[in-house]
Amino acid sequence: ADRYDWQAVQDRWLPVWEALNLFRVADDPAGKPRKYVLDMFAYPSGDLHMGHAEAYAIGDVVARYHRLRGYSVLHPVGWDSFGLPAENAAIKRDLDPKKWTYGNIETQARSFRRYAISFDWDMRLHTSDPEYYRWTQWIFLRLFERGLAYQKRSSVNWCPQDQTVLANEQVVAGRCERCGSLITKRTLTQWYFKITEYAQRLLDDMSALEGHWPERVLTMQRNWIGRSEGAEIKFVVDGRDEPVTVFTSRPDTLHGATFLVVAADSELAGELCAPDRRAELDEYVERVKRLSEIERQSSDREKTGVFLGRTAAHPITGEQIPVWASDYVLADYGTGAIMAVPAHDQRDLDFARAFGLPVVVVVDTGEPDPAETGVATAGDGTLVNSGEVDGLAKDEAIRATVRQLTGKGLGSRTINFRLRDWLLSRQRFWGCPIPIIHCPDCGAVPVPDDQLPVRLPELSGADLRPKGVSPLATVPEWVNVPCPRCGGDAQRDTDTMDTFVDSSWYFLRFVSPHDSDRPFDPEALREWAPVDNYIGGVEHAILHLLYARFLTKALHDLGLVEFTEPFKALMNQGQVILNGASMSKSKGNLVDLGEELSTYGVDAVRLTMIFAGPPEEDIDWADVSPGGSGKFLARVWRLASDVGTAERDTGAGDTGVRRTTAKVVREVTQLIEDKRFNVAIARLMELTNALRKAVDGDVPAGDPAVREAVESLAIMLSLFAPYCAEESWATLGHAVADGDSVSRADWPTADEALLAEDVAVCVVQVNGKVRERLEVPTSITEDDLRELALGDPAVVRLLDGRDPRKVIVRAPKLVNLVVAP
Ligand code: ANZ
Ligand code: ZN
Repeated sequence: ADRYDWQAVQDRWLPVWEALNLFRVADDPAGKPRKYVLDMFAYPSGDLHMGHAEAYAIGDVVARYHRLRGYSVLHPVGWDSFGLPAENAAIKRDLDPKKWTYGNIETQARSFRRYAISFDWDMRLHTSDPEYYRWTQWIFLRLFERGLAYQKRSSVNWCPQDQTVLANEQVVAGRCERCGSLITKRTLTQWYFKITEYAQRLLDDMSALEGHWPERVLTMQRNWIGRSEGAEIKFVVDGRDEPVTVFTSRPDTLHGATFLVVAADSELAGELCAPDRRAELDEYVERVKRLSEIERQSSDREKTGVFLGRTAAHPITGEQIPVWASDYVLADYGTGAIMAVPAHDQRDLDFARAFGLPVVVVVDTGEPDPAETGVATAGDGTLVNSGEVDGLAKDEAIRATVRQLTGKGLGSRTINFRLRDWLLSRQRFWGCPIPIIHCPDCGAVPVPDDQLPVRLPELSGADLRPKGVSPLATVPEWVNVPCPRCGGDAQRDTDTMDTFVDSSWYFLRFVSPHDSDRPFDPEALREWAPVDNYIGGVEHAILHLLYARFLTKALHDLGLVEFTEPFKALMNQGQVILNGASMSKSKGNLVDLGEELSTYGVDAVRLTMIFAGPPEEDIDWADVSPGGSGKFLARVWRLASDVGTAERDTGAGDTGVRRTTAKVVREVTQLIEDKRFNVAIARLMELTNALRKAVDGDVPAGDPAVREAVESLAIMLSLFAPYCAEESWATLGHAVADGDSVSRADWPTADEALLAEDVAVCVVQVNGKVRERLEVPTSITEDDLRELALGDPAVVRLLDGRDPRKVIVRAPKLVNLVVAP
């Protein structure tokens, strides 16, 4: 054929690859070095989309490259197949969530195969399989035994649309991460993982990730953990044994504290409230509860609050200051109470001005009086109006104040974290059941290990519509069981786990996904883990990545995992957008992956994804040209068929072609190592053009150097366009069906001897005396060489500011400077 028929090429190789099972790690010889390359696994919400196409194309470049470099590469495939979207879609279409989910998985699996991602299909898993979630439950129970999984009654985020609670991490700007509804609060007893116990270690261990994870992800994690140094200070309240303890990051400003504020919706507010203020507080709290989190947290909202009818003693001056309740103080941060320093904290100043409370400046920052301007002065300065600490700077004042307070037993240094424990109960059906049985006599009793998994009941035709309690609660024969401890009547926990629990350990399961005796084989884990390259979206910067890091540490402490960080290196891909906007069905600007694949072919789409720019940048599909990619692939194929059909020349081969190829191989290798995949593709295009020119000129297509070059080209191209690469490889005479696939070739090596000739040593003389030797390209121009020599540090030093009288340049070997003595 003289036209490149990508459809025929796809149809030819896909079944051959499937038959060869090319990427099965089990077939690799034992001694090979190993790499674990992992793409964040897919959520089966429909067929694959453009975002998947980009992310998996990137991961596949990394996986294929390392395989060609001689590594045994674990590149497994799986599905994060529990979760709300499946359940919501199932409700909408009146389907069984299981059928819906597994149907989508099969669709995606077919698309992955067609898309030629080099997965080891033997290492496949689905988190909604009982074989998988049995071990999710097992891990839950190990954490429970350690006190790392516990129940607590507290005010939680509630999504009124999905009728379920959400973790803090799933509330984005006051809205449900999934459906966008405004979040409200509910007080419920729920299960939590004690991630807060790991806050400091989660921070400390980030130093090992520095340089290997995107800096912005590390920053987001640091901010989310939110370590804050400060002090707890006690204010004694008249007629109450317990003092009110506040958390402050600015103990130096203690003398400026003119009132206290406790969170209106905290128990403390109720306890402190004087009887004659009770009605007003109750009414205020009712009003606050109706507000969404978004409204509560907005900083420009007018400050509201209630005086609680009490005063507290200032710990240093003994002065009585009023105690207020307000919604701008959060019940679940710090101690849920603050000392208000209106002069130096804007929120406090707004409150003070709203209620006519005193403003006392205690830090002289040189700025105008906040009481008059309404602008708090938060900067550094010298302490004033502060007794013993007058005249001190901030840090000294903090130390002195804490010392004073410690002496009186009224304060101490503390570290506070913004991170909250991970709330994992969900009132939904399609998730991993919590393996706990509630007994009226024995309390929360773990389901014995030999009774795992606690399977989801078959609920065909049941009403899964959200009602605020888990649908599991409506299945009495599932709920009512004997207590494993006393045998009495007891009930299963009817909530399911947050799906982020499933995905926080799947990378461990992937090393031995079919092990039926344990969650993972420790021997296999030692061989493969931790993950060498993890590829996925930045939207997981805090949720999934923080949870996975936490769980790895917890399992490490349980003696189950040797390492403490799960992902050595992380790569975030950008988004695929259209005309500057993110794609969405509702906006009507969705590009359908299936259609693109049918129009341009798999290789052209994959190549376009990678060629569009650096992996971390967004791709605007309106600006790229899959048609152009297709033309390039056709050129490669034509070159391969010209060479493949030409009579083989037995000569030594063309040196120019060899040198060009060696140069490209060296560059492309480095570019792949540096993850500059788009530039690597540009080099392959240049190589293709150079070879075409040579063959159309005076180098015969049968020249051995040309054949080597096209073989190298096919191998390098196989990272991006595996079908075209395989077809070209076969055209060059390789018996793919017998196992000689391009994806099992050896990565080409650059012939250094050829490249060495490209550099010359240039001698730099000053007044005839050799002063410096420079390595320069043989092709350097006289002008460039002159500039290089004059800018050389040794030469600059010798010239010492003098202008040379004469500069003689003989590229590439000599520069002679004549300087007045
Ligand atoms: C007095 C003070 C003076 C404060 C000043 C700040 C500036 P970070 O750094 O985020 O930890 N705060 C403490 N608990 C709070 C709560 N539950 N809800 C709302 N605000 C709370 O912030 C610590 C500061 O936030 C604390 O230090 C406290 O105000 C406030 F010039 O205390 B500060
Ligand atoms: Zn019992």
